[in-house]
Amino acid sequence: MNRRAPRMLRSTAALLTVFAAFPSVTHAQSPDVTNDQKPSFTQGEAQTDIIKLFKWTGSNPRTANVGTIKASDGTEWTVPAKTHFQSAPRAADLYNEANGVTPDGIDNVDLEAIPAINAGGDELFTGYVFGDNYFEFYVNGKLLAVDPVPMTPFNSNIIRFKANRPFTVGIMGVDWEERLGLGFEQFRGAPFHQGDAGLVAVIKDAAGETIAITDRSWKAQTFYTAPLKTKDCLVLRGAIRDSSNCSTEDTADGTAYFAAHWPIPPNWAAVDFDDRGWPNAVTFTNDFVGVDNKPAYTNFTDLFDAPRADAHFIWTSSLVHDNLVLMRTTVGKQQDQ
Ligand SMILES: [Ca+2]
Ligand SMILES: [Ca+2]
Ligand SMILES: [Ca+2]
Ligand SMILES: [Ca+2]
Repeated sequence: MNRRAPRMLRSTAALLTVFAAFPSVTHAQSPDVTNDQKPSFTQGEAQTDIIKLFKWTGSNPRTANVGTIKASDGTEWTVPAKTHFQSAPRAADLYNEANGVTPDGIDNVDLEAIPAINAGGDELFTGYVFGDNYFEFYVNGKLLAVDPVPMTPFNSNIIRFKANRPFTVGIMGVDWEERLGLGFEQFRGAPFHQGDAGLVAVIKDAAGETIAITDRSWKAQTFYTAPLKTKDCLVLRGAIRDSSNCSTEDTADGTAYFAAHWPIPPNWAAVDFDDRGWPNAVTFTNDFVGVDNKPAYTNFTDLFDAPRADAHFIWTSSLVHDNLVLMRTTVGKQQDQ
């Protein structure tokens, strides 16, 4: 996002996190890091298989590309993420300048006109998602819809679906990038700016009751972390992939920076996927994320900031470095009802 929060605030927060969480870390990897959690490192910008997914020429113009890059261990990675953008149904627009859908509030949205997607059940639910920058939305392991805009303009979406309680929601979030494989974008003339992320979701039932919001009870894990000025700034402890020691500053030339990649478990969105080892999601305030100039969000604060069901921006511990984040929750568990 546009980093409207003062950088000093961010830096202070980052320092506090570092000192509170890692007072005595002196090496990058603890002995309990297992092989499958060791990242595969790439260095520099992806140069191969570059495909243009989307181009936006309005305000805040960006081109969203994907590409591939080879790691030092020989594995090949698609960056910023392997998506279903070209093959899956696009989520209905809540607010999307690229499609000319710009209601000034939820009262001007015709929900009944949006078809309900079959997620294997009878009860009707409506999900609302604002993601910086891209998301794919799963219920019980089935991909229901994808974000129609990978990078800009900032948009928001509606997913209506039929399921039975309880159901498991999986969201893949991608903080898009322009320097593929590096996590950098252009920003106010800076060629190597570190972009940041964040995602908010609300799910309501057919009566309009909010039954789920993004909060710290969700699980969230990163699978692509960049840019890393050095490989050693990334601290791994069990399932914790912590980049709070890594610089978040812009640079004049980031082409030699590194990226860490982990393989995505094929069944990560399934009901029975064991996410107990994943960290809980970290929440961020609207101010910290810098959402105040995004009508795709601010026109719908009665949805996203409802006093008694205030959805939080969630992500991993690093809103800046973690660019491909899988998030999960189960809605309507017995103890919640
Ligand atoms: Ca988007
Ligand atoms: Ca980023
Ligand atoms: Ca972003
Ligand atoms: Ca909120």
